[in-house]
Amino acid sequence: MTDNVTKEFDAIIIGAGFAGIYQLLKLRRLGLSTIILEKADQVGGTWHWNRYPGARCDIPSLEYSYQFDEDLQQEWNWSEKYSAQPEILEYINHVVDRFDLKEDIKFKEEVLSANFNEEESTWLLETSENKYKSTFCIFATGCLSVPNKPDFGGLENFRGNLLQTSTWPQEEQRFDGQKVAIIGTGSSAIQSIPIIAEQASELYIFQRTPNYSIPSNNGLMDKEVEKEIKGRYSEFRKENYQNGFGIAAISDEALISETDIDEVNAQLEENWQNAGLGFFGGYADVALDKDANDVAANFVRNKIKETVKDPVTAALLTPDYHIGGKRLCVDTGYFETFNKDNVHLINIKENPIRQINEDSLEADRIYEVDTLILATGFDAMTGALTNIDISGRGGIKLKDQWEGGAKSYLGLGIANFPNLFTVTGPGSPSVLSNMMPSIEQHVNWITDCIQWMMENNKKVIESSKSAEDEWMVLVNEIADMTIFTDTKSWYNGSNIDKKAKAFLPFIGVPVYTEMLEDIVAENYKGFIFDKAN
Ligand code: N01
Repeated sequence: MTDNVTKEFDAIIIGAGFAGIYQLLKLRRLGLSTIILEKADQVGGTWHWNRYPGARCDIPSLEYSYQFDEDLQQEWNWSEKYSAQPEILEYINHVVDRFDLKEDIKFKEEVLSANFNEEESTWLLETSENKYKSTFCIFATGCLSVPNKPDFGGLENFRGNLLQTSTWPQEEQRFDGQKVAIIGTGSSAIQSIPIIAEQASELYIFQRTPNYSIPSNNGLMDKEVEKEIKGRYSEFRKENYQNGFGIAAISDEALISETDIDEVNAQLEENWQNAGLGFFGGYADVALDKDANDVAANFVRNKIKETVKDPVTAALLTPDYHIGGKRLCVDTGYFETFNKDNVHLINIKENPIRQINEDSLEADRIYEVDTLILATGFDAMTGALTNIDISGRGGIKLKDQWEGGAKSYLGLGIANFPNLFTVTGPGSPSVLSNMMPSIEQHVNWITDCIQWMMENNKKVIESSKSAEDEWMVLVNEIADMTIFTDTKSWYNGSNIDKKAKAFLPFIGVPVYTEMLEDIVAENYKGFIFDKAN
Protein backbone atom coordinates (compact mmCIF):
# COMPACT_ATOMS: atom_id res chain seq x y z
CA MET A 1 0.00 0.00 0.00
CA THR A 2 1.38 3.41 -0.93
CA ASP A 3 1.50 6.10 1.73
CA ASN A 4 -1.43 8.14 0.61
CA VAL A 5 -3.77 5.22 0.03
CA THR A 6 -5.79 4.86 3.16
CA LYS A 7 -7.90 1.80 2.50
CA GLU A 8 -7.50 -1.29 0.35
CA PHE A 9 -10.17 -3.72 -0.85
CA ASP A 10 -10.68 -6.55 -3.32
CA ALA A 11 -13.61 -4.73 -4.88
CA ILE A 12 -15.13 -1.29 -4.63
CA ILE A 13 -18.68 -0.64 -5.73
CA ILE A 14 -19.82 2.85 -6.57
CA GLY A 15 -23.45 3.58 -5.73
CA ALA A 16 -25.85 2.23 -3.10
CA GLY A 17 -28.97 1.81 -5.20
CA PHE A 18 -30.60 -1.50 -6.05
CA ALA A 19 -27.56 -2.58 -8.10
CA GLY A 20 -24.86 -1.62 -5.60
CA ILE A 21 -26.38 -3.20 -2.53
CA TYR A 22 -27.04 -6.52 -4.25
CA GLN A 23 -23.50 -6.46 -5.66
CA LEU A 24 -22.14 -5.90 -2.14
CA LEU A 25 -24.05 -8.91 -0.83
CA LYS A 26 -22.88 -11.15 -3.67
CA LEU A 27 -19.21 -10.20 -3.43
CA ARG A 28 -19.26 -10.49 0.34
CA ARG A 29 -20.67 -14.01 -0.04
CA LEU A 30 -17.85 -14.77 -2.48
CA GLY A 31 -15.42 -13.88 0.28
CA LEU A 32 -14.14 -10.61 -1.17
CA SER A 33 -13.43 -7.58 0.95
CA THR A 34 -15.84 -5.05 -0.51
CA ILE A 35 -17.36 -1.69 0.21
CA ILE A 36 -19.77 0.69 -1.45
CA LEU A 37 -18.90 4.34 -1.89
CA GLU A 38 -22.08 6.43 -1.96
CA LYS A 39 -22.44 10.14 -2.57
CA ALA A 40 -25.75 10.48 -0.68
CA ASP A 41 -26.26 10.22 3.07
CA GLN A 42 -28.42 7.11 2.67
CA VAL A 43 -29.15 4.17 0.39
CA GLY A 44 -31.66 4.15 -2.46
CA GLY A 45 -29.98 5.69 -5.50
CA THR A 46 -32.67 6.92 -7.86
CA TRP A 47 -35.33 6.27 -5.21
CA HIS A 48 -33.46 8.44 -2.75
CA TRP A 49 -33.00 11.41 -5.08
CA ASN A 50 -36.33 11.40 -6.95
CA ARG A 51 -38.83 12.15 -4.18
CA TYR A 52 -40.99 14.63 -6.07
CA PRO A 53 -44.76 14.46 -5.49
CA GLY A 54 -46.23 11.45 -7.26
CA ALA A 55 -42.90 9.65 -7.78
CA ARG A 56 -43.82 6.04 -8.32
CA CYS A 57 -42.56 3.06 -10.25
CA ASP A 58 -44.45 2.29 -13.45
CA ILE A 59 -43.58 -1.39 -13.46
CA PRO A 60 -45.70 -3.57 -11.15
CA SER A 61 -43.96 -3.98 -7.81
CA LEU A 62 -44.32 -7.76 -7.91
CA GLU A 63 -41.82 -7.51 -10.80
CA TYR A 64 -39.91 -4.44 -9.72
CA SER A 65 -38.28 -6.11 -6.73
CA TYR A 66 -35.47 -8.54 -5.97
CA GLN A 67 -35.86 -12.19 -6.83
CA PHE A 68 -32.58 -13.53 -5.39
CA ASP A 69 -34.00 -14.56 -2.03
CA GLU A 70 -37.16 -16.65 -1.83
CA ASP A 71 -37.93 -15.68 1.77
CA LEU A 72 -37.53 -12.00 1.00
CA GLN A 73 -39.85 -12.11 -1.99
CA GLN A 74 -42.43 -14.15 -0.12
CA GLU A 75 -42.38 -12.08 3.06
CA TRP A 76 -42.39 -8.57 1.65
CA ASN A 77 -45.88 -7.22 0.89
CA TRP A 78 -46.42 -4.28 -1.46
CA SER A 79 -49.43 -2.16 -0.65
CA GLU A 80 -50.20 -1.05 -4.22
CA LYS A 81 -49.86 -2.45 -7.73
CA TYR A 82 -47.34 0.29 -8.58
CA SER A 83 -45.40 1.36 -5.52
CA ALA A 84 -44.77 4.93 -4.56
CA GLN A 85 -41.24 6.19 -3.91
CA PRO A 86 -41.46 6.11 -0.07
CA GLU A 87 -42.46 2.43 -0.07
CA ILE A 88 -39.68 1.51 -2.50
CA LEU A 89 -37.17 3.33 -0.32
CA GLU A 90 -38.54 1.49 2.72
CA TYR A 91 -38.04 -1.80 0.83
CA ILE A 92 -34.43 -0.96 -0.05
CA ASN A 93 -33.73 -0.11 3.59
CA HIS A 94 -35.37 -3.35 4.66
CA VAL A 95 -33.08 -5.32 2.35
CA VAL A 96 -30.02 -3.47 3.65
CA ASP A 97 -30.99 -4.27 7.25
CA ARG A 98 -32.07 -7.84 6.52
CA PHE A 99 -28.69 -8.68 4.98
CA ASP A 100 -26.72 -6.48 7.35
CA LEU A 101 -25.14 -4.42 4.59
CA LYS A 102 -24.92 -0.95 6.10
CA GLU A 103 -21.57 -1.39 7.84
CA ASP A 104 -19.89 -1.70 4.44
CA ILE A 105 -21.45 1.37 2.88
CA LYS A 106 -19.51 4.62 3.11
CA PHE A 107 -21.99 7.47 2.83
CA LYS A 108 -21.28 11.03 1.71
CA GLU A 109 -18.28 9.84 -0.29
CA GLU A 110 -18.59 11.05 -3.84
CA VAL A 111 -16.09 9.34 -6.12
CA LEU A 112 -14.19 12.05 -7.96
CA SER A 113 -11.63 9.97 -9.82
CA ALA A 114 -10.69 6.38 -10.58
CA ASN A 115 -7.29 5.63 -12.12
CA PHE A 116 -5.99 2.26 -13.22
CA ASN A 117 -2.42 1.53 -12.16
CA GLU A 118 -0.98 -0.69 -14.89
CA GLU A 119 2.08 -1.77 -12.86
CA GLU A 120 -0.01 -3.19 -10.05
CA SER A 121 -3.25 -3.82 -11.97
CA THR A 122 -5.20 -1.99 -9.30
CA TRP A 123 -7.65 0.88 -9.22
CA LEU A 124 -7.00 4.01 -7.19
CA LEU A 125 -10.13 5.88 -6.28
CA GLU A 126 -10.35 9.30 -4.77
CA THR A 127 -13.50 10.51 -3.06
CA SER A 128 -14.37 13.79 -1.44
CA GLU A 129 -13.11 12.20 1.83
CA ASN A 130 -10.58 9.43 1.24
CA LYS A 131 -8.36 7.46 -1.08
CA TYR A 132 -9.00 3.80 -1.85
CA LYS A 133 -7.27 1.02 -3.70
CA SER A 134 -8.95 -2.06 -5.12
CA THR A 135 -8.54 -4.86 -7.62
CA PHE A 136 -12.04 -4.57 -9.08
CA CYS A 137 -14.11 -1.48 -9.58
CA ILE A 138 -17.84 -1.85 -10.17
CA PHE A 139 -19.89 1.12 -11.25
CA ALA A 140 -23.47 0.71 -10.04
CA THR A 141 -24.12 4.36 -10.71
CA GLY A 142 -27.48 4.06 -12.46
CA CYS A 143 -28.71 5.03 -15.91
CA LEU A 144 -30.66 8.13 -14.91
CA SER A 145 -28.70 9.69 -12.09
CA VAL A 146 -27.02 12.84 -13.39
CA PRO A 147 -29.58 15.67 -13.62
CA ASN A 148 -29.80 17.74 -16.77
CA LYS A 149 -29.90 21.39 -15.78
CA PRO A 150 -30.21 23.39 -19.00
CA ASP A 151 -28.60 26.77 -19.13
CA PHE A 152 -31.74 28.94 -19.02
CA GLY A 153 -30.54 32.52 -19.14
CA GLY A 154 -30.90 34.19 -15.76
CA LEU A 155 -31.70 31.01 -13.80
CA GLU A 156 -29.13 32.04 -11.20
CA ASN A 157 -31.12 35.23 -10.58
CA PHE A 158 -34.30 33.41 -9.55
CA ARG A 159 -35.05 34.22 -5.89
CA GLY A 160 -38.13 32.03 -5.40
CA ASN A 161 -38.17 28.34 -4.50
CA LEU A 162 -36.07 26.56 -7.14
CA LEU A 163 -36.56 22.78 -7.24
CA GLN A 164 -35.48 19.96 -9.52
CA THR A 165 -37.44 16.70 -9.61
CA SER A 166 -34.24 14.62 -9.69
CA THR A 167 -32.72 16.22 -6.57
CA TRP A 168 -35.88 16.84 -4.59
CA PRO A 169 -35.40 17.97 -0.95
CA GLN A 170 -36.06 15.49 1.85
CA GLU A 171 -38.40 17.97 3.59
CA GLU A 172 -41.99 17.97 2.37
CA GLN A 173 -42.73 20.70 -0.18
CA ARG A 174 -46.22 22.26 -0.30
CA PHE A 175 -47.45 24.68 -2.94
CA ASP A 176 -50.74 25.85 -1.42
CA GLY A 177 -51.73 29.24 -2.76
CA GLN A 178 -48.53 29.51 -4.83
CA LYS A 179 -47.93 30.27 -8.46
CA VAL A 180 -45.78 27.41 -9.70
CA ALA A 181 -43.93 26.90 -12.99
CA ILE A 182 -42.67 23.53 -14.16
CA ILE A 183 -40.36 23.12 -17.14
CA GLY A 184 -40.51 19.76 -18.92
CA THR A 185 -43.22 17.21 -19.61
CA GLY A 186 -41.44 13.84 -19.32
CA SER A 187 -42.30 11.06 -16.84
CA SER A 188 -41.26 13.04 -13.75
CA ALA A 189 -43.40 16.05 -14.68
CA ILE A 190 -46.30 13.86 -15.78
CA GLN A 191 -46.35 12.15 -12.39
CA SER A 192 -46.03 15.34 -10.33
CA ILE A 193 -48.25 17.76 -12.28
CA PRO A 194 -51.63 16.32 -11.16
CA ILE A 195 -50.58 16.55 -7.50
CA ILE A 196 -49.05 20.03 -7.72
CA ALA A 197 -52.16 21.22 -9.57
CA GLU A 198 -54.23 20.27 -6.50
CA GLN A 199 -52.22 22.67 -4.35
CA ALA A 200 -50.99 25.56 -6.50
CA SER A 201 -53.18 28.58 -7.15
CA GLU A 202 -51.77 28.70 -10.69
CA LEU A 203 -49.66 26.05 -12.39
CA TYR A 204 -47.76 27.01 -15.55
CA ILE A 205 -46.45 24.03 -17.52
CA PHE A 206 -43.70 24.88 -20.01
CA GLN A 207 -43.73 22.18 -22.68
CA ARG A 208 -41.25 21.77 -25.51
CA THR A 209 -42.41 18.34 -26.71
CA PRO A 210 -45.60 16.51 -25.69
CA ASN A 211 -45.45 12.92 -24.49
CA TYR A 212 -47.60 9.85 -24.83
CA SER A 213 -48.92 8.72 -21.48
CA ILE A 214 -51.06 5.75 -20.48
CA PRO A 215 -53.24 5.70 -17.35
CA SER A 216 -51.73 3.54 -14.62
CA ASN A 217 -55.06 2.54 -13.11
CA ASN A 218 -53.07 1.99 -9.98
CA GLY A 219 -54.78 0.66 -6.90
CA LEU A 220 -54.30 -1.36 -3.77
CA MET A 221 -52.53 -4.66 -4.31
CA ASP A 222 -55.01 -7.28 -5.48
CA LYS A 223 -54.46 -9.99 -2.87
CA GLU A 224 -55.60 -12.73 -5.25
CA VAL A 225 -53.08 -11.65 -7.89
CA GLU A 226 -50.35 -11.43 -5.25
CA LYS A 227 -51.18 -14.92 -3.95
CA GLU A 228 -51.21 -16.39 -7.43
CA ILE A 229 -47.83 -14.85 -8.34
CA LYS A 230 -46.20 -15.69 -5.03
CA GLY A 231 -47.40 -19.26 -5.52
CA ARG A 232 -45.17 -19.54 -8.61
CA TYR A 233 -42.74 -16.70 -8.03
CA SER A 234 -39.63 -18.28 -9.51
CA GLU A 235 -41.52 -19.27 -12.69
CA PHE A 236 -43.02 -15.80 -12.91
CA ARG A 237 -39.60 -14.18 -12.60
CA LYS A 238 -38.30 -16.31 -15.47
CA GLU A 239 -40.91 -14.65 -17.69
CA ASN A 240 -38.99 -11.39 -17.21
CA TYR A 241 -36.12 -12.80 -19.22
CA GLN A 242 -38.41 -14.22 -21.91
CA ASN A 243 -40.07 -10.95 -22.80
CA GLY A 244 -38.54 -8.36 -25.11
CA PHE A 245 -38.74 -5.60 -22.54
CA GLY A 246 -38.24 -7.78 -19.46
CA ILE A 247 -41.73 -7.24 -18.10
CA ALA A 248 -43.71 -10.42 -17.55
CA ALA A 249 -47.04 -8.67 -17.94
CA ILE A 250 -46.17 -7.58 -21.48
CA SER A 251 -46.03 -10.65 -23.64
CA ASP A 252 -48.23 -10.56 -26.67
CA GLU A 253 -46.83 -11.92 -29.89
CA ALA A 254 -49.82 -10.79 -31.98
CA LEU A 255 -49.30 -8.30 -34.81
CA ILE A 256 -51.51 -5.32 -35.58
CA SER A 257 -50.75 -5.82 -39.25
CA GLU A 258 -52.31 -9.29 -39.17
CA THR A 259 -55.30 -8.56 -36.95
CA ASP A 260 -58.75 -7.24 -37.77
CA ILE A 261 -58.80 -3.51 -36.94
CA ASP A 262 -61.95 -3.74 -34.75
CA GLU A 263 -60.27 -6.46 -32.76
CA VAL A 264 -57.11 -4.33 -32.51
CA ASN A 265 -59.06 -1.35 -31.21
CA ALA A 266 -60.88 -3.47 -28.64
CA GLN A 267 -57.57 -4.89 -27.45
CA LEU A 268 -55.92 -1.46 -27.34
CA GLU A 269 -58.86 -0.23 -25.25
CA GLU A 270 -58.35 -3.10 -22.83
CA ASN A 271 -54.62 -2.39 -22.69
CA TRP A 272 -55.32 1.32 -22.18
CA GLN A 273 -57.49 0.39 -19.19
CA ASN A 274 -55.22 -2.23 -17.65
CA ALA A 275 -51.73 -2.55 -19.06
CA GLY A 276 -49.89 0.70 -18.25
CA LEU A 277 -46.50 0.46 -19.96
CA GLY A 278 -47.70 -2.85 -21.40
CA PHE A 279 -49.78 -0.81 -23.83
CA PHE A 280 -46.62 -0.47 -25.91
CA GLY A 281 -45.80 -4.18 -25.89
CA GLY A 282 -49.37 -5.34 -26.38
CA TYR A 283 -48.67 -5.91 -30.07
CA ALA A 284 -45.22 -7.00 -31.17
CA ASP A 285 -45.11 -4.82 -34.29
CA VAL A 286 -45.72 -1.48 -32.53
CA ALA A 287 -41.96 -1.31 -31.88
CA LEU A 288 -41.06 -2.48 -35.38
CA ASP A 289 -43.51 -1.33 -38.00
CA LYS A 290 -44.33 2.34 -38.57
CA ASP A 291 -47.88 1.62 -39.74
CA ALA A 292 -48.63 -0.56 -36.72
CA ASN A 293 -47.05 2.09 -34.52
CA ASP A 294 -49.36 4.67 -36.08
CA VAL A 295 -52.42 2.63 -35.12
CA ALA A 296 -51.36 2.54 -31.46
CA ALA A 297 -50.26 6.20 -31.55
CA ASN A 298 -53.57 7.32 -33.07
CA PHE A 299 -55.45 5.43 -30.41
CA VAL A 300 -53.67 7.49 -27.71
CA ARG A 301 -53.99 10.72 -29.71
CA ASN A 302 -57.78 10.17 -29.79
CA LYS A 303 -57.83 9.54 -26.03
CA ILE A 304 -56.09 12.90 -25.48
CA LYS A 305 -58.65 14.61 -27.71
CA GLU A 306 -61.53 12.96 -25.84
CA THR A 307 -60.10 13.80 -22.41
CA VAL A 308 -58.87 17.39 -22.77
CA LYS A 309 -61.82 19.74 -23.22
CA ASP A 310 -60.02 22.71 -24.77
CA PRO A 311 -59.15 21.70 -28.36
CA VAL A 312 -56.11 24.00 -28.54
CA THR A 313 -54.63 22.50 -25.37
CA ALA A 314 -55.50 19.00 -26.57
CA ALA A 315 -53.70 19.62 -29.87
CA LEU A 316 -50.66 20.95 -28.05
CA LEU A 317 -50.57 17.86 -25.84
CA THR A 318 -50.70 15.51 -28.83
CA PRO A 319 -47.37 14.01 -29.92
CA ASP A 320 -46.60 13.69 -33.63
CA TYR A 321 -43.75 11.16 -33.40
CA HIS A 322 -43.75 7.37 -32.98
CA ILE A 323 -45.27 6.14 -29.75
CA GLY A 324 -42.38 4.74 -27.70
CA GLY A 325 -39.79 6.87 -29.56
CA LYS A 326 -39.47 8.80 -26.34
CA ARG A 327 -39.85 6.68 -23.22
CA LEU A 328 -43.58 6.03 -22.74
CA CYS A 329 -45.08 7.61 -19.61
CA VAL A 330 -47.65 6.23 -17.20
CA ASP A 331 -49.83 8.60 -15.22
CA THR A 332 -52.62 9.15 -12.77
CA GLY A 333 -54.93 11.85 -14.12
CA TYR A 334 -52.36 13.72 -16.24
CA PHE A 335 -54.48 14.73 -19.24
CA GLU A 336 -57.52 15.34 -17.02
CA THR A 337 -55.48 17.93 -15.07
CA PHE A 338 -55.52 20.24 -18.10
CA ASN A 339 -59.27 20.69 -17.64
CA LYS A 340 -58.63 22.58 -14.39
CA ASP A 341 -58.91 26.37 -14.52
CA ASN A 342 -55.64 26.91 -12.64
CA VAL A 343 -53.54 24.81 -15.07
CA HIS A 344 -51.96 26.49 -18.09
CA LEU A 345 -49.92 24.88 -20.87
CA ILE A 346 -47.28 27.04 -22.54
CA ASN A 347 -45.76 26.01 -25.85
CA ILE A 348 -42.06 26.77 -25.52
CA LYS A 349 -41.24 25.13 -28.82
CA GLU A 350 -42.97 28.10 -30.44
CA ASN A 351 -42.04 30.67 -27.77
CA PRO A 352 -38.87 29.51 -26.01
CA ILE A 353 -38.04 30.68 -22.50
CA ARG A 354 -36.10 33.88 -23.17
CA GLN A 355 -35.08 34.79 -19.69
CA ILE A 356 -35.54 33.90 -16.04
CA ASN A 357 -35.75 36.81 -13.60
CA GLU A 358 -35.86 37.15 -9.81
CA ASP A 359 -39.53 36.22 -9.67
CA SER A 360 -40.62 35.39 -13.20
CA LEU A 361 -40.06 33.54 -16.48
CA GLU A 362 -40.29 35.21 -19.86
CA ALA A 363 -41.62 33.24 -22.82
CA ASP A 364 -44.62 34.39 -24.88
CA ARG A 365 -45.27 36.73 -21.91
CA ILE A 366 -43.98 37.22 -18.39
CA TYR A 367 -45.08 34.63 -15.82
CA GLU A 368 -44.62 35.65 -12.18
CA VAL A 369 -44.04 32.61 -9.99
CA ASP A 370 -43.20 31.65 -6.41
CA THR A 371 -41.73 28.25 -7.27
CA LEU A 372 -39.87 27.03 -10.33
CA ILE A 373 -39.51 23.28 -10.85
CA LEU A 374 -37.07 21.83 -13.35
CA ALA A 375 -38.27 18.47 -14.64
CA THR A 376 -35.68 18.49 -17.39
CA GLY A 377 -34.39 14.94 -17.21
CA PHE A 378 -30.93 13.41 -17.08
CA ASP A 379 -27.63 12.96 -18.85
CA ALA A 380 -28.74 9.37 -19.32
CA MET A 381 -26.75 6.15 -19.45
CA THR A 382 -23.28 7.69 -19.66
CA GLY A 383 -23.42 10.84 -17.51
CA ALA A 384 -22.70 9.10 -14.22
CA LEU A 385 -19.54 7.58 -15.72
CA THR A 386 -18.22 10.52 -17.72
CA ASN A 387 -18.78 12.86 -14.75
CA ILE A 388 -16.13 10.92 -12.83
CA ASP A 389 -12.52 11.33 -13.92
CA ILE A 390 -11.93 7.70 -14.91
CA SER A 391 -8.65 6.77 -16.60
CA GLY A 392 -7.62 3.36 -17.83
CA ARG A 393 -4.63 1.87 -19.64
CA GLY A 394 -2.05 4.42 -20.74
CA GLY A 395 -3.94 7.08 -18.79
CA ILE A 396 -6.71 7.20 -21.40
CA LYS A 397 -9.76 9.03 -20.06
CA LEU A 398 -13.15 7.38 -20.43
CA LYS A 399 -14.65 10.75 -21.28
CA ASP A 400 -12.24 11.10 -24.23
CA GLN A 401 -12.69 7.49 -25.35
CA TRP A 402 -16.46 8.08 -25.46
CA GLU A 403 -16.34 11.50 -27.09
CA GLY A 404 -17.72 10.16 -30.37
CA GLY A 405 -20.30 7.97 -28.61
CA ALA A 406 -20.17 5.45 -25.77
CA LYS A 407 -18.96 1.95 -26.55
CA SER A 408 -19.09 -1.02 -24.24
CA TYR A 409 -19.03 -4.78 -24.56
CA LEU A 410 -22.38 -6.15 -23.35
CA GLY A 411 -22.88 -3.03 -21.21
CA LEU A 412 -20.55 -4.76 -18.75
CA GLY A 413 -16.95 -4.06 -19.79
CA ILE A 414 -15.04 -1.33 -21.60
CA ALA A 415 -11.86 -1.79 -23.67
CA ASN A 416 -8.83 -0.11 -22.03
CA PHE A 417 -10.52 -0.22 -18.62
CA PRO A 418 -9.44 -3.52 -17.02
CA ASN A 419 -11.21 -4.99 -14.01
CA LEU A 420 -13.90 -2.36 -14.34
CA PHE A 421 -17.51 -3.47 -14.66
CA THR A 422 -20.65 -1.44 -15.21
CA VAL A 423 -24.04 -2.68 -14.02
CA THR A 424 -26.65 -2.06 -16.75
CA GLY A 425 -24.15 -0.01 -18.76
CA PRO A 426 -24.62 1.33 -22.30
CA GLY A 427 -25.09 -1.49 -24.79
CA SER A 428 -27.25 -3.57 -22.44
CA PRO A 429 -31.08 -3.70 -22.30
CA SER A 430 -31.05 -1.51 -19.15
CA VAL A 431 -33.51 1.34 -19.72
CA LEU A 432 -35.42 -0.63 -22.34
CA SER A 433 -36.10 -3.36 -19.85
CA ASN A 434 -37.40 -3.88 -16.35
CA MET A 435 -34.36 -2.60 -14.46
CA MET A 436 -34.67 -5.05 -11.56
CA PRO A 437 -34.17 -8.34 -13.42
CA SER A 438 -31.55 -6.61 -15.59
CA ILE A 439 -29.66 -5.47 -12.50
CA GLU A 440 -29.76 -8.93 -10.96
CA GLN A 441 -28.67 -10.49 -14.24
CA HIS A 442 -25.61 -8.22 -14.39
CA VAL A 443 -24.68 -8.52 -10.73
CA ASN A 444 -24.89 -12.32 -10.96
CA TRP A 445 -22.83 -12.27 -14.15
CA ILE A 446 -20.12 -10.03 -12.68
CA THR A 447 -19.93 -12.13 -9.52
CA ASP A 448 -19.73 -15.39 -11.48
CA CYS A 449 -17.04 -13.87 -13.70
CA ILE A 450 -14.89 -12.83 -10.72
CA GLN A 451 -15.37 -16.28 -9.19
CA TRP A 452 -14.32 -17.89 -12.49
CA MET A 453 -11.22 -15.67 -12.54
CA MET A 454 -10.34 -16.72 -8.99
CA GLU A 455 -10.80 -20.40 -9.82
CA ASN A 456 -8.77 -20.08 -13.01
CA ASN A 457 -6.04 -17.96 -11.51
CA LYS A 458 -6.75 -14.93 -13.70
CA LYS A 459 -5.96 -11.51 -12.33
CA VAL A 460 -7.13 -9.06 -14.96
CA ILE A 461 -10.10 -8.99 -17.33
CA GLU A 462 -10.71 -6.51 -20.10
CA SER A 463 -13.05 -6.46 -23.06
CA SER A 464 -11.31 -6.59 -26.41
CA LYS A 465 -11.65 -3.61 -28.71
CA SER A 466 -12.95 -5.78 -31.55
CA ALA A 467 -15.59 -7.45 -29.36
CA GLU A 468 -16.72 -4.04 -28.19
CA ASP A 469 -16.88 -2.63 -31.74
CA GLU A 470 -18.81 -5.63 -33.03
CA TRP A 471 -21.18 -5.44 -30.08
CA MET A 472 -22.06 -1.80 -30.70
CA VAL A 473 -22.62 -2.54 -34.41
CA LEU A 474 -25.12 -5.20 -33.32
CA VAL A 475 -26.80 -2.80 -30.85
CA ASN A 476 -27.30 -0.33 -33.69
CA GLU A 477 -28.35 -2.90 -36.28
CA ILE A 478 -31.11 -4.08 -33.97
CA ALA A 479 -32.17 -0.53 -33.12
CA ASP A 480 -32.32 0.34 -36.83
CA MET A 481 -34.98 -2.34 -37.27
CA THR A 482 -37.24 -0.49 -34.82
CA ILE A 483 -39.05 2.81 -34.41
CA PHE A 484 -36.70 3.95 -31.62
CA THR A 485 -34.02 5.70 -33.62
CA ASP A 486 -35.74 8.56 -35.43
CA THR A 487 -37.11 10.45 -32.40
CA LYS A 488 -35.13 12.92 -30.31
CA SER A 489 -34.82 11.31 -26.91
CA TRP A 490 -32.47 10.61 -24.06
CA TYR A 491 -32.14 7.05 -25.46
CA ASN A 492 -29.84 8.52 -28.12
CA GLY A 493 -28.31 11.43 -26.22
CA SER A 494 -30.17 14.12 -28.15
CA ASN A 495 -31.54 15.72 -24.95
CA ILE A 496 -28.07 16.95 -23.97
CA ASP A 497 -26.28 19.72 -25.84
CA LYS A 498 -23.02 18.62 -27.46
CA LYS A 499 -23.45 14.98 -26.40
CA ALA A 500 -22.56 12.46 -29.12
CA LYS A 501 -25.70 11.07 -30.67
CA ALA A 502 -25.63 7.32 -30.25
CA PHE A 503 -28.43 4.89 -29.52
CA LEU A 504 -27.26 2.94 -26.48
CA PRO A 505 -29.75 0.35 -25.18
CA PHE A 506 -29.68 -3.21 -26.53
CA ILE A 507 -33.24 -4.01 -27.61
CA GLY A 508 -34.42 -7.50 -26.72
CA VAL A 509 -33.95 -9.08 -23.31
CA PRO A 510 -34.29 -12.75 -24.43
CA VAL A 511 -31.64 -12.48 -27.17
CA TYR A 512 -29.35 -10.57 -24.85
CA THR A 513 -29.80 -13.17 -22.11
CA GLU A 514 -28.98 -15.99 -24.49
CA MET A 515 -25.87 -14.19 -25.78
CA LEU A 516 -24.62 -13.52 -22.24
CA GLU A 517 -24.92 -17.21 -21.44
CA ASP A 518 -23.21 -18.26 -24.68
CA ILE A 519 -20.28 -15.92 -24.01
CA VAL A 520 -19.76 -17.47 -20.56
CA ALA A 521 -20.02 -20.97 -22.04
CA GLU A 522 -17.17 -20.01 -24.38
CA ASN A 523 -14.96 -18.97 -21.45
CA TYR A 524 -15.89 -15.31 -21.65
CA LYS A 525 -15.42 -14.93 -25.36
CA GLY A 526 -14.54 -11.35 -26.30
CA PHE A 527 -12.73 -10.68 -23.04
CA ILE A 528 -8.96 -10.75 -22.68
CA PHE A 529 -7.44 -12.07 -19.47
CA ASP A 530 -4.10 -11.03 -17.98
CA LYS A 531 -3.13 -8.92 -20.99
CA ALA A 532 0.54 -8.01 -20.83
CA ASN A 533 1.14 -4.31 -20.29
O1 N01 B 1 -36.95 13.41 -17.97
P1 N01 B 1 -37.28 13.42 -19.53
P2 N01 B 1 -37.79 12.78 -16.77
N1 N01 B 1 -35.90 23.51 -22.56
O2 N01 B 1 -35.96 13.52 -20.22
C1 N01 B 1 -37.72 18.94 -21.24
C2 N01 B 1 -37.42 7.57 -15.85
N2 N01 B 1 -38.48 7.86 -14.92
O3 N01 B 1 -37.07 13.06 -15.52
O4 N01 B 1 -38.70 16.34 -24.88
C3 N01 B 1 -37.15 23.06 -22.45
O5 N01 B 1 -38.18 12.32 -19.94
C4 N01 B 1 -37.83 17.83 -22.26
O6 N01 B 1 -38.31 18.35 -23.47
P3 N01 B 1 -37.91 17.62 -24.87
C5 N01 B 1 -38.06 7.25 -17.19
O7 N01 B 1 -37.28 6.30 -17.84
C6 N01 B 1 -39.26 6.82 -14.55
O8 N01 B 1 -39.21 13.20 -16.84
O9 N01 B 1 -36.44 17.35 -24.81
N3 N01 B 1 -37.50 21.83 -22.08
C7 N01 B 1 -38.79 16.90 -21.54
O10 N01 B 1 -40.11 17.29 -21.67
C8 N01 B 1 -38.01 8.59 -17.85
O11 N01 B 1 -38.11 8.56 -19.25
C9 N01 B 1 -40.32 7.05 -13.74
O12 N01 B 1 -38.30 18.58 -25.92
C10 N01 B 1 -36.50 21.00 -21.80
C11 N01 B 1 -38.37 17.07 -20.08
O13 N01 B 1 -37.69 18.30 -19.98
C12 N01 B 1 -36.70 9.12 -17.37
O14 N01 B 1 -36.63 8.73 -16.02
C13 N01 B 1 -40.61 8.31 -13.29
C14 N01 B 1 -35.15 21.38 -21.90
C15 N01 B 1 -37.43 15.98 -19.63
O15 N01 B 1 -38.08 14.76 -19.70
C16 N01 B 1 -36.54 10.61 -17.45
O16 N01 B 1 -37.75 11.24 -17.06
C17 N01 B 1 -39.78 9.35 -13.66
C18 N01 B 1 -34.86 22.69 -22.30
N4 N01 B 1 -33.62 23.14 -22.44
C19 N01 B 1 -38.73 9.11 -14.49
N5 N01 B 1 -34.38 20.32 -21.55
C20 N01 B 1 -41.18 5.91 -13.39
O17 N01 B 1 -40.80 4.81 -13.10
C21 N01 B 1 -35.23 19.30 -21.27
N6 N01 B 1 -36.50 19.71 -21.42
C22 N01 B 1 -42.56 6.16 -13.46
